[in-house]
Amino acid sequence: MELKNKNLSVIGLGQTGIAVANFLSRHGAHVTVTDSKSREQLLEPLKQLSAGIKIRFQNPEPPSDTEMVVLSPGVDIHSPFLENAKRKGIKIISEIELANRFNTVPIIAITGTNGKSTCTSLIAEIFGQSGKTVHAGGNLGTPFISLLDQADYRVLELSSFQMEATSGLHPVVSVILNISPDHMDRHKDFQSYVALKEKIFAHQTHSDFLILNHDDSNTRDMGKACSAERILFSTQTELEKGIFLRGNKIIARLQNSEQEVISLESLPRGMQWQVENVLPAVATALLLNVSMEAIQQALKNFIGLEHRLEWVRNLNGVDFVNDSKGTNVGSVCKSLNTFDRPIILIAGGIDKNTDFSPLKSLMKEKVKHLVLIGETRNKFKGILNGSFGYEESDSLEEAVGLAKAKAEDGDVVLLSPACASFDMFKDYVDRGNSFKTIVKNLEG
Ligand code: UMA
Repeated sequence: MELKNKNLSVIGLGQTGIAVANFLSRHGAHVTVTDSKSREQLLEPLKQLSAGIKIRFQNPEPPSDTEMVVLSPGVDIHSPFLENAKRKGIKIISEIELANRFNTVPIIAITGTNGKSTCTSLIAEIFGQSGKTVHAGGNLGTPFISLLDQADYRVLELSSFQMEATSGLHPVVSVILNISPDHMDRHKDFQSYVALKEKIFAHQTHSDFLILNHDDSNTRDMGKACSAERILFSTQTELEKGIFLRGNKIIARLQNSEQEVISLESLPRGMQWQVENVLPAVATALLLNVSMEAIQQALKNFIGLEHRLEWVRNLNGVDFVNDSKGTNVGSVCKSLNTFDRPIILIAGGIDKNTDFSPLKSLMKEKVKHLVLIGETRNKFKGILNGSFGYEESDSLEEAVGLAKAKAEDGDVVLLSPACASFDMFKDYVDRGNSFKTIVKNLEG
C-alpha cells in the first residue's frame, strides 16, 4: 500500500487515531484527523500528534481531497462522517486492516464476547515463557498499528468494532471464545454482530487453525465451510478431537495423541474460575509447537487480569470478587455460572440497550441476594417483576456494606454489573478499583 504524498483522513483522536495518524505521517502521507469533540476536550491527545498533521473538530464532512479514511474502533461505521465519505466514494478501512497490510509476522487472533483479554494475555504469557517474541495488543490496549516490529507472533484481541471495515485479516490461529448479545446499541442486530466475529476466519487456509467453543451453541458449528482445521474446546464434554476437562485435569487430544496438560489445582485461584479461557490458549500453544514445560510453567504463573473475576479478599469465609469488566449480560451469566456457592450480586450501571431478561432465571438459581446500583435499577426491577428480593443503593460503598451484611461463611460477594459504568465512574477500571479499595477497608 503506497502512502507517500497521499491525502489521508483519520477519524477519532483516541489512542488508535493518534497511532494511525503518526504512522501515516511517518510514511509520507498528508494526514488530517477529525474528531467529534472540541479542541478544548482534546488538548492532551493533540500533544501526541506529530508535526504537520492537520486537525478538524466536529466536522461531519471529510476533507474534499481525501483519498482514504482510516477509522478508529469507537467510531460507528454508520456515523455521519463515514456515511458522507461513502457517498463521495472515498475508501474506508479500519486500523486493523491498515496494520494488517504492513504486517509481516504470523497473527494469532482472539475474538468472542467475553474472556478475550484474559485468553490473549495468557497466550502471550505462554509464548513468552517458551522464549518466543510476541506482541499482544488490539482491543487489549496497544493498537495493532503500534506493534509492527519484528517478532515471532502477534497476538491480537479483536472486538466486533475492529472488524467493521476489516477485510483481509489472515490469522494462523483464530479463536472464537463465545458469542452472546453485546453492543446492541451499535450493531444492527445479533446476526450482524455474529457476522463481524466470523470475519476472523474468512481468509484462513488449510494450514491454519480455527479454535471454537463446543459448549456455546453460537460457536460450535461455525466455520464448517472454512478450510482451516477446526479445533473445539469444552469444559463439559470429552471431545474426540480437541481440548477438554476430564475431572480436574486439562486433556489435549489434538494430533492423534492424548496429553495430560495440568490439573486445575495447579492454576492460581482466579484462573481456576476461568478454565474456558485457558483451554483455547493451551490449544493455540500446542498447535504451534510450544513445549509442554513452557505451557505448564506459564499456567502456574498467570494470575489473570484485573477486573475480570479477580479475587480480592476472603473476609469471615466470604470471597469478594471484582468482575467490574462484566459489562454485558453474557459476561455476568458466565461469572454467575463460575461459582457453585451462594452469590450476593452487585449489579447495575448505564444501559447499553441490553435485554436483561436472560439473567432472570440464572439469578433465581445462583443469586442469594441482589444489590442494585446505577441508572439501570428500574430496568432491572421491571424484569425481576417482584420475583426476586433486592436492595438498592446510591453508592458502591453502601452496596458493598449491604452485600457484606447478607453474606455468610462460604458465600461469594460478586461485583458483576452487566452494564457500563459511566453514570457513577470514569470507566470499568475506576469502578473495579473503587470496589477493591472499599473491600480492603472492610472491617472483619
Ligand atoms: N469519536 C469520534 N466520532 C465518533 C466516535 C468517537 O470522533 O463517532 C472520537 C472520540 O471523541 C474520541 C475517539 O474517537 O476522541 C476515541 O476513539 P476510540 O473510541 O476508538 O478509542 P481508542 O482510544 O482509540 O480505543 C480503541 C478501543 N476503544 C473502543 O473500541 C471503544 C479500545 O478498546 C482499544 O483498546 C484501543 O482502541 C486500542 O486498540 C476499549 C473498549 O472499550 C478497551 N473496547 C470495547 C470492549 O472491549 O467492549 C469494544
